[in-house]
Amino acid sequence: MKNIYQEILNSKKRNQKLLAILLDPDKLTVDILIGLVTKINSSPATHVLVGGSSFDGNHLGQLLSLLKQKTSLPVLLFPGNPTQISGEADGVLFLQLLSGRNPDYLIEHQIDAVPLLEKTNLEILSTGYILIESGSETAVERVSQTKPLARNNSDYVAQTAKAGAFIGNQLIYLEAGSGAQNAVPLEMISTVAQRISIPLIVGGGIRSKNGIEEAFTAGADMVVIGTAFENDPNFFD
Ligand code: 1GP
Repeated sequence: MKNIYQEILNSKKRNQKLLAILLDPDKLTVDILIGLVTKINSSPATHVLVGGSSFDGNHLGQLLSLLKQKTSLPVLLFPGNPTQISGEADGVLFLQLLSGRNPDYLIEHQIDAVPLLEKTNLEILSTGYILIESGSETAVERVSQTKPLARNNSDYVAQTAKAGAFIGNQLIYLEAGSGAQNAVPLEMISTVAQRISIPLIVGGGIRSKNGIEEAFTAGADMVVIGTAFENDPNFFD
């Protein structure tokens, strides 16, 4: 079996940037997915993330097994809650919402997920998830009932990321929220990237190829694109 985390670390060492396409299972049917997979396979994507804030998990297994048949890219769950866990994926971003103070998203959901995870062979990637203000309320904010961290306090965000690394998070994810009005500020990406040595994922509100490049240049190791690809499957053409 592939070691997804090790490969992410190897890419970081070689300064090879990673690009993940995020698929929201709420918005997918098997037919839609079949059409998208061809686009994913011909895109520069290196990973596929599957998850959403509100999905209840009904046809997740079916979607994932189809995805696994049709693409050789690593498929990682990006779960909003434990119902979104399925052994059909390759791994899971095991998220801890470091920016919030809601115990459900700091430890309760993680405990609830254990019996489900123990039944799978998913590779578990401990991920410190940090929500950043983006101009208007996002689904993550609404669902998790937590406040994002201020856009103008990169030092505190970097300190939070470093605490995540000290706790043992293997990855830090700076998130503006899906469809965010404003993406994570470049200066913040750069401040955080300089402070941590674990890989840095950045996503939310990135809508252009230029936006992706700027996030990479600022220090993101992986950029996540959801809405832009959802709205235009030819985005990467
Ligand atoms: C959301 O970071 C991801 O969790 C992707 O955001 O949908 O805005 O690309 P977008």
